[in-house]
Amino acid sequence: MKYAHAVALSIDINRIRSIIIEEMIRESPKGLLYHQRIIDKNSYLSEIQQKYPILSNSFNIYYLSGGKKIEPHIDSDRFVALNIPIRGVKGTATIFYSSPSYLETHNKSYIYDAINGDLKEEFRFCLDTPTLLNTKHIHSVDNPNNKARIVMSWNIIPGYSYEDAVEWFNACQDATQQNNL
Ligand SMILES: O=C(O)CCC(=O)C(=O)O
Ligand SMILES: [Fe+2]
Repeated sequence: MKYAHAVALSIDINRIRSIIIEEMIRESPKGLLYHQRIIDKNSYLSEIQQKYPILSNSFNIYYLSGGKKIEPHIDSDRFVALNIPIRGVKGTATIFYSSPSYLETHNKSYIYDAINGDLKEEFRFCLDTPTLLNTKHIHSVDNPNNKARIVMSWNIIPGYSYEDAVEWFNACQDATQQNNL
C-alpha cells in the first residue's frame, strides 16, 4: 500500500498513552516547536526505540480538537512517520490525495507545506493502530467528533523512505508477532 502500512508492534499502548498524556502538559524542550518532543532516556519510549532502532529519538504530538481538520499538506522535513493512536481516533479519518497540479505554502509552525489545488481523494482510513504514513503524499485529517483526537507521530531515522521503513518492519521479527494492543 502506497500511502499507509499498519505495523504489528510488541508495545504496550496503554503505557505509551500515559507517557504522551503526561508529556502534553509539559512544555517542549528549548528550541523545539510546541508539538515536538525528544525521548526521555529513562522512559518506556527509549526501551521501544532500542527494540526498533529505525525509530529516532524525536516525535510529535498532534492534538486535533473536535470538529477540526488538518488541512491537506505534505510534511516538509520527513518522508515517513510511525503514527500511534493515543485518544479519540474512532470516527476520524486520515485522507490521502493525488493532484495534477498544486501550489505549496510553507507553514513554519507545523513544518509542512499546505497544498492548494485540484485534489482527488485516493485513500482514507482510521488511524486505530500503529501505522507508517507516507508523508510525502498529500494528506489531511478530519475529526468530525466532538472530542479531541491525539496521535503520537514518531520520526524515523534519516535516510529511510516510506518504502524502506515498510521493508524494515516487514523484516523485523519482533514486529511481525501478534501485537498486544
Ligand atoms: O494524525 C494523522 O493521522 C496524520 C497526521 C499528519 O499529518 C502526519 O503525521 O504527518
Ligand atoms: Fe502530515
